Amino acid sequence: MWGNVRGRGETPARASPTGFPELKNDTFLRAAQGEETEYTPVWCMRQAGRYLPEFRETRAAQDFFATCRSPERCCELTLQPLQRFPLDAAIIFSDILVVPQALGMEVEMVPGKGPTFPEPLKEVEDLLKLRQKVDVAAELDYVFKAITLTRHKLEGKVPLIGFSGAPWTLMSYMIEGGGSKTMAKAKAWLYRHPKASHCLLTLLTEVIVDYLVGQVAAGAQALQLFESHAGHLGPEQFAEFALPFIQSIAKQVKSKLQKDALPAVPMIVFAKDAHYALEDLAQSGYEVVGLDWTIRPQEARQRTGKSITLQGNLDPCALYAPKEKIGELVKRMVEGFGSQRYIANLGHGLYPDMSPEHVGAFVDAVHMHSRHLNKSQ
Ligand code: 1CP
Repeated sequence: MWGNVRGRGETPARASPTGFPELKNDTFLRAAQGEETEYTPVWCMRQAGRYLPEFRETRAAQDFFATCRSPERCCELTLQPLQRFPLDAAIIFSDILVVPQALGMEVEMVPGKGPTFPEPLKEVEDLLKLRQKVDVAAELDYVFKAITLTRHKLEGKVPLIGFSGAPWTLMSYMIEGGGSKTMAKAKAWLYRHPKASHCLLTLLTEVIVDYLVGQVAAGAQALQLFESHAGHLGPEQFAEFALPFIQSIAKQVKSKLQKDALPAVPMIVFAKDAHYALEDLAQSGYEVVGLDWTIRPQEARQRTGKSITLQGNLDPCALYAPKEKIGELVKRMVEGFGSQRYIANLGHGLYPDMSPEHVGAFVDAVHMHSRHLNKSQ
């Protein structure tokens, strides 16, 4: 199943793989599309990650981006958490920084330090060093291959989520040259060079649109856009340098999917720490809004209305609590959001020192409490 199939019978404008195994658990897709579900579906950001011993083994002594370029290894890492937990979705193993690489920038993963750009953007003139027309099909073919392979190997167990970083978050890495506490260099561009910033964000938007459409063509059944650095912007900068591009991505992806007779997959926007923009995000063209843990479920519901699905938002650090306590926190969270039009997740990714057993307790608690809540209503 392709989720919500549109344009069936039309000749696809691009050759997409077909003949994927039939989807057995569509709970996540149903919740994302606002349909009724028997229980609340659940997945975890960074579910394929270092907290799993089998992940550390597969990744051991391998360069991170070499791993990203191996469809077989990406497929294996994507499937690992599903072998342990009854998760309702898989997310393709990759990284948001493959997009700056496609634009011609070098990015290395330095052990103990994280992603590093040896030559970040410093001056406005550096923009000219970027590829102005990116052949996404060629540059990011390895991600598309990983998605197609994983879709087959999933055997229809659960849907596969594709993703991209959002323009502002990618821009901030390209200027900072890696992680940063303040984002001062990237924010200086916004204040000093607003026009050049708009040019860069527009270029990124074009690449991201083709990248996301390509992921659906390859077999992705939902898409998540990560605006992980939204919290560094205030309401005004978000309105100028993030929201218009986030909106444009949803609009363009949807229209290209339709034009190419590809499935109309649900789209999720996760803008971390951007509560000030919650109303706008709920109307930005995405079926699902992802939330971090710093907002109450009831408040998020009130501010976003009934026609949107919410995703989130347990504090990842709650997984350090004893298992009974995790159960209590999950119960409160599910009651706060309500069991419908809701996808349970953490408010951000899992950390490497978290216990797989506690991740399992989180997943089980979501299923159990949402079934109870459904019955009692
Ligand atoms: O060697 C390793 O394994 C390093 C850890 C790691 C992992 C497991 C990195 C480095 N990336 C990933 C995979 C990854 N990255 C996924 C896989 C799918 C899954 O979730 O299971 C996804 C969706 C991402 C997306 C990503 N990369 C984001 C957005 C989500 C978020 O965390 O906000 C961001 C910001 C990145 C950049 C990145 N990649 C890796 C690190 C350590 C970072 C953060 C760097 C920083 O800002 O300090």
